Amino acid sequence: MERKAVSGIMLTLLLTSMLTLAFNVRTVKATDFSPLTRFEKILMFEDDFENGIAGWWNEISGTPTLSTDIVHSGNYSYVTDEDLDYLAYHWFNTSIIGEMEAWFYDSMSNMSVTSIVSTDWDYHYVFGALMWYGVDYGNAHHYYYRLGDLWTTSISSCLRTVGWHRVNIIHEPERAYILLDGELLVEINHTVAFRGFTIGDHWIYDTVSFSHYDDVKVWRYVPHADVAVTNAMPNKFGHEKHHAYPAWTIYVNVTVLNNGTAPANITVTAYFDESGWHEIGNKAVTNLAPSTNTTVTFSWDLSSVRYCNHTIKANATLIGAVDTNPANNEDHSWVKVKMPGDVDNDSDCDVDDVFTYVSPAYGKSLGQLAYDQQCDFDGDGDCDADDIFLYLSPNYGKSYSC
Ligand SMILES: [Ca+2]
Ligand SMILES: [Ca+2]
Ligand SMILES: [Ca+2]
Ligand SMILES: [Ca+2]
Repeated sequence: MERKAVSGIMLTLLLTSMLTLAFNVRTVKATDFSPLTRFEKILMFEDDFENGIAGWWNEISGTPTLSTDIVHSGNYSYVTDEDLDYLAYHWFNTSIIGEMEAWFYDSMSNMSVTSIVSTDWDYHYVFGALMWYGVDYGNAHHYYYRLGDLWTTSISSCLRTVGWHRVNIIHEPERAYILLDGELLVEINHTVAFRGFTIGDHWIYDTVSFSHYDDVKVWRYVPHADVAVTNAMPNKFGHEKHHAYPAWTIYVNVTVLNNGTAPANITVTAYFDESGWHEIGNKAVTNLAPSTNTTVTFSWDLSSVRYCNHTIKANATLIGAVDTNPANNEDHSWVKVKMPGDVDNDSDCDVDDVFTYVSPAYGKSLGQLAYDQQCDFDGDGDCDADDIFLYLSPNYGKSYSC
């Protein structure tokens, strides 16, 4: 902000401070704040002031001074010991998606000075947290935020307190927010200017704020690609099923989630373990929207699968993008293939299986209360003569081990 412009703004602000905000702005409690998970943070800039004023350029006002009196880290901080004393960094031609973090020290000794942490300083586009704002505004006991030509007080819980405080200014697509010590100061539901960053005193009042700043960091957010398998479930007749027979064809439902920021094309593959992995099937999922999931179903004929436990594995592979979190690309489940006739799962077909389980279920079919799927050895939805004579009888008196 230039000298002339700054004076102009202040007048405008005085006149407009009584008006209702026209922007789509809301202040919300910290519990409503959802952290960014769909982006990767790439550190673009940092200055802890231990090596002078490092990396700032093209907008330095006053003679930058380091302080050893009040520091957040190391031995030095930056102190605004003149009027119109600030550091700024023009960086981006257009607004980026990113985050700025800065620590400031509030001594609360002087309530009539002004200082800011913000991501832009063209006065129409400023988006930042005002550390103190006593000159023109009656209430100097809260932290304020400023958006463009307007500024306003924070939510009441953001009262000024003596000590070091952390400001995080975050810009996502169509959304921006400022956190103060991790608490939401403001959320803006539209794009803001994030073309650089600044700390310090941009206002001419012949007052000196003696505000201390330390540990400034700026990150750029980059979209990330991440698909995940969130569930793998063997089932039959629409219900989860882990105990099955060789004559059955069961289904394996695999749920995949697009946890990234762009639509995803995914190959989903399911396997079972039998002395090594064997493919059950693979399917393509195309154009799955970010933050949505879908379930892919594989049909699995168990006729050539050996008795006993088999681990099932389902995995998702991104097509045409690199998955930034491969750890969540797989999920597991299991199926035990039993010998037909071994209803009670104790590794034999004996009198218990027949009298305790098959007898009450005999003649019953899917939908009837007494129907027991474990007595439906051929898996056709009933327990009838076929199940008994074709499947149970040949195994009666036999046992097997797992
Ligand atoms: Ca430091
Ligand atoms: Ca992943
Ligand atoms: Ca048995
Ligand atoms: Ca049957």
